Amino acid sequence: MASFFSDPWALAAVGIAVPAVLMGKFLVTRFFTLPHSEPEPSPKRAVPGEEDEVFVLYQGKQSIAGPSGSLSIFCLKVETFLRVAKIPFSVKGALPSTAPKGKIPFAKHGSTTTCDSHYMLEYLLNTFSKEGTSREHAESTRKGDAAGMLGDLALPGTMDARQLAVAKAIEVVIEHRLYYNGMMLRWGHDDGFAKITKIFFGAVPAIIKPFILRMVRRNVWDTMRAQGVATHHVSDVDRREIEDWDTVATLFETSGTPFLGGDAPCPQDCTLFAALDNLLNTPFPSKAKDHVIAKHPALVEYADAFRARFFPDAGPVDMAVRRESKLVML
Ligand SMILES: N[C@@H](CCC(=O)N[C@@H](CS)C(=O)NCC(=O)O)C(=O)O
Repeated sequence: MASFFSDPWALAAVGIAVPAVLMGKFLVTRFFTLPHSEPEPSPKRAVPGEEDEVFVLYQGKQSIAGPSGSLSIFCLKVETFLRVAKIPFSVKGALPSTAPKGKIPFAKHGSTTTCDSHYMLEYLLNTFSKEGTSREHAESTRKGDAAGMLGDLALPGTMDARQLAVAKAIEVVIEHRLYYNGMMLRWGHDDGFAKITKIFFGAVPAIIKPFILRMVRRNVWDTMRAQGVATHHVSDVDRREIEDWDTVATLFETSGTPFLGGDAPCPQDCTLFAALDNLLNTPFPSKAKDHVIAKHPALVEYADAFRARFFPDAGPVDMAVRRESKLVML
């Protein structure tokens, strides 16, 4: 043994072989192996007897962001739903790396864990309202709720098929197109990323910060590339984002009702509010933000009224943040 440690050739061989094996393992895992997960079906409703447990929402917590303190539209959507539907809840901070499916938000309710804002709302609707046949969720199971309502939320069963389809189509535009444009502004462009760096990585020790920043940004970039948005020039991304907001505004304005749900907000109103508040009240300048402020006052009024009604604790909108867009663009 002593001779092994005193043999420079043996030590050099081990010094090369160990890193080579580790690197080989990393490369095979990263580039040639499918991330092997066989997801379980999402739980559809609370375990009987656990309905009255407090629903715990795990979401991002950032100092500058939005009325709920989360910069994520998906987290804000769920918190908005809980507030509108008057479901008791508490909030805990979380990072995607600690989430069961690698994304926030996720939630725990009694012994049940739910992931993804869509399935969380489905779970909550199933737990607190009765299922119908043609359109689901016609009636609350809670005492004290008005007909067709869950707290202040219009249950989907009160909406006609077209109204519900429009609301769902708006949600798809927001979550699968507009969200990614926002990501480009924050993570893709250097100005936005400088702000993200301060917000998310302020506490990371300086010595490892450049590596962490590079790694996380690259990870997000892969997502944006897979979706497609990161393959386009900024002017093309801006143009499409404006078009998408025009589509949302037309669908909203021609509905002729104060909410997508009619006279009261439906689940998709929570998504629309979250996306608008995130666009208008976070410090990321964009052409789309300017466009919505200038051309779609009805959407701006809707978002501000929604915030004042359901997030009174968040205080008034910071008009300096809202105007920042214009100042920067001049
Ligand atoms: N479809 C999911 C999307 C959630 C999502 O994309 N969350 C982002 C934060 S806004 C996330 O955790 N991203 C981390 C990652 O994808 O690695 C939902 O509706 O909850």
